[in-house]
Amino acid sequence: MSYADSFSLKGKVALVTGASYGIGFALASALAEAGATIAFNDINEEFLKKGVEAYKAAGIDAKGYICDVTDEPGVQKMIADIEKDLGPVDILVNNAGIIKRVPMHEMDVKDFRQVIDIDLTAPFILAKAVIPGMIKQGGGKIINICSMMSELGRETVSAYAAAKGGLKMLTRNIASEYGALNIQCNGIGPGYIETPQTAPLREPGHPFNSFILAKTPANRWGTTEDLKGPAVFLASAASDFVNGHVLYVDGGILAYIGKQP
Ligand code: NAP
Ligand code: GCO
Repeated sequence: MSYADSFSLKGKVALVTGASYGIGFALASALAEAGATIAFNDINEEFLKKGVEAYKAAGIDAKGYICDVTDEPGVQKMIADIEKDLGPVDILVNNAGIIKRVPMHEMDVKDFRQVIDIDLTAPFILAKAVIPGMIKQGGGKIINICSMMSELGRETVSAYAAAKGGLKMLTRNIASEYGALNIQCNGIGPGYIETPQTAPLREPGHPFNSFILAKTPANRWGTTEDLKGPAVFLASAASDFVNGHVLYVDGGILAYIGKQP
């Protein structure tokens, strides 16, 4: 296979969770551009409809499914529906996620559990649901959307850091357990990206904005565009010997002590 062809996703079915907008939408759009057929889900009917329209406007015939990623029977039904509608899932991107920014000693345990449920247990549920089909197909790709918080902590994000740290190890464990069956499981660790999730941190005058710029050698927030190439790489045959790796797309944050004030 030529080097260029190894990046093609022609004939592949990709499921990107929580992809009506934000990072998920960008990742799904990139996989579509590389030739994949796209399935995506959202928990909210309204957002799902808007997502289908947005994909259509981008020339992508994506199929949307209403599904709460924490609901295992619902996920199993969604995977069965996708297999009926589009074929077996070749590529799973576990993108759906939430964050709650609360000082840990003030955090209600139900909020902690909800973040763990969506950001860590759900990727387990989704991967468990698609792996049997991938084994039957002779292989597959699983990409878990990790975070800077898979490596670093900060005030108010205890649940999110615990979940994303766990997601890094779940990624490594899936790679270890299923690598021999030609399933590659890797992570993408976005830095600080301009999406609705980080909008509160980018409010005009919010000290976090200057903080992040000082911590980022690229001296800018990331955009969802920055994540597209890495996603296509990890979803394609170009990365068949890459397994259990978290690819940080962070403008260099993890390498940098930070700009001297
Ligand atoms: P976002 O704009 O908040 O979008 C999150 C998506 O997940 C939404 O579509 C949301 O659907 C969906 N979702 C949430 N809970 C769900 C559930 N129970 N079932 C199904 N879908 C659910 O977030 P984002 O910034 O695009 O982030 C996407 C992923 O990247 C997350 O895993 C996040 O942790 C990770 N990440 C983000 C950044 C960043 O700087 N933005 C950096 C590193 C990692 P609804 O709209 O219906 O709620
Ligand atoms: C925060 C941010 C981060 C980003 C991302 C960084 O409050 O620190 O939301 O968690 O979302 O995960 O990689």
